[in-house]
Amino acid sequence: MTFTQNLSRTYQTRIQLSDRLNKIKEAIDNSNLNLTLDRELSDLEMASKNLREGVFRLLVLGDLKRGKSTFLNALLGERILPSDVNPCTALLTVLRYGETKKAIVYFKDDRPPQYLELVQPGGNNPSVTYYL
Ligand SMILES: Nc1nc2c(ncn2[C@@H]2O[C@H](COP(=O)(O)OP(=O)(O)O)[C@@H](O)[C@H]2O)c(=O)[nH]1
Ligand SMILES: [Mg+2]
Repeated sequence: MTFTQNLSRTYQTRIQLSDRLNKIKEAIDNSNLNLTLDRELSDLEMASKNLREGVFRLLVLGDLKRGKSTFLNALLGERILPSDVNPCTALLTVLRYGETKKAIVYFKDDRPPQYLELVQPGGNNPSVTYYL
């Protein structure tokens, strides 16, 4: 089986599982048994939605200069994050797929989010390095 066929099968299985979780939730919802399972019901809903959308989170954390950025760049197959012998990334950074390549900086204060273009290949985008 090819890699793409595997992906397609995984996708179909995820959708089936998501449908089944929805059915379980509906069955409990419609039972009128007053089971006080609100928390479990919302967990079921969330799990079903995440399975349908293919959402999963991979958390990478560690001390400075342990190779986190290098590891993530290798995983992505592209030098998106700056990496250096000196500490250069020290903020919580979320990487996710997007139609166009960009970086969004969110501030703690009332300033609106700032959009940065990722123009230079090689992970050396000065504006991104400045913020990270
Ligand atoms: N020898 C070696 N150096 C690495 C490895 N991974 C990262 N580095 C180097 O360690 C330094 C810090 O890496 P970086 O990814 O910026 O670390 P971060 O602070 O955890 O994000 C850089 O100079 C990298 O080139 C590795 O597997 N082996
Ligand atoms: Mg880093």
